[in-house]
Amino acid sequence: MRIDVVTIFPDYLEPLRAALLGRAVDRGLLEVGVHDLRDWTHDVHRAVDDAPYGGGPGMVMKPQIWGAALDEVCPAGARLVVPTPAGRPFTQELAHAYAAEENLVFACGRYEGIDQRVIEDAARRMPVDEVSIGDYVLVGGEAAVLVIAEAVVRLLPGVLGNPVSAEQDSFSDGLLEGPSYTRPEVWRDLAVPDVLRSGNHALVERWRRDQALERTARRRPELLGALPEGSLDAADHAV
Ligand code: 6GU
Repeated sequence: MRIDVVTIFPDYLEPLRAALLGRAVDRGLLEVGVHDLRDWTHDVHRAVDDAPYGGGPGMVMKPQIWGAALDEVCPAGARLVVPTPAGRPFTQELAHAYAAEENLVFACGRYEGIDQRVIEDAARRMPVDEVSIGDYVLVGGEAAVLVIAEAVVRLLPGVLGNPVSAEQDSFSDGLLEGPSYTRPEVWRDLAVPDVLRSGNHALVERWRRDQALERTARRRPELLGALPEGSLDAADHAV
């Protein structure tokens, strides 16, 4: 997979080359390109924004500069992702869809956003998604790109040490993951739940399932309503 990012803050994307993502780059599983939007400006001020038509606060990013940048950066067949609080929610399902792409290009907006015609024009020749990482407002799309890239890259074959762990994640079965414990057996008066040391695999699995259901019911009750038909077993109805 190759990920390209266009931004006015290229330094902000340095973490793409660190830790899990950096290791994927080093191992040839991921290519990363970070591009400074101002490289496509022509004026002495290297201006990328202008006042909004219709008035109001803030500035809007100019279409000509974005158009030239995306024409050059987007390879044939790429998917364009535009992080924005006005986007559709980025979910684990979307992470899996992105992990199947050969080329992802992220366009990071700042200020009040990018002139909408940039998105409209790009959509004439490639798939374009405007996505949000949650119901809060960031200053720009850069931090969202780091979030999305990490969620996607960890799903690429060979990136995670243990491939089973991706299948057991929160959300892969529509539930939040329950608690985990390691040694020692008692720490600051707090004991590891007995069942986890019972050696009874079926009991352990039942307990983990109950913990996941209970946690989901408490923290994200709306997820229980969204479970596919038949995904709760007979024993689950006790919760
Ligand atoms: Cl993707 N971008 C920005 N600027 N703010 C956000 C967001 C994205 N998701 C939530 N807030």
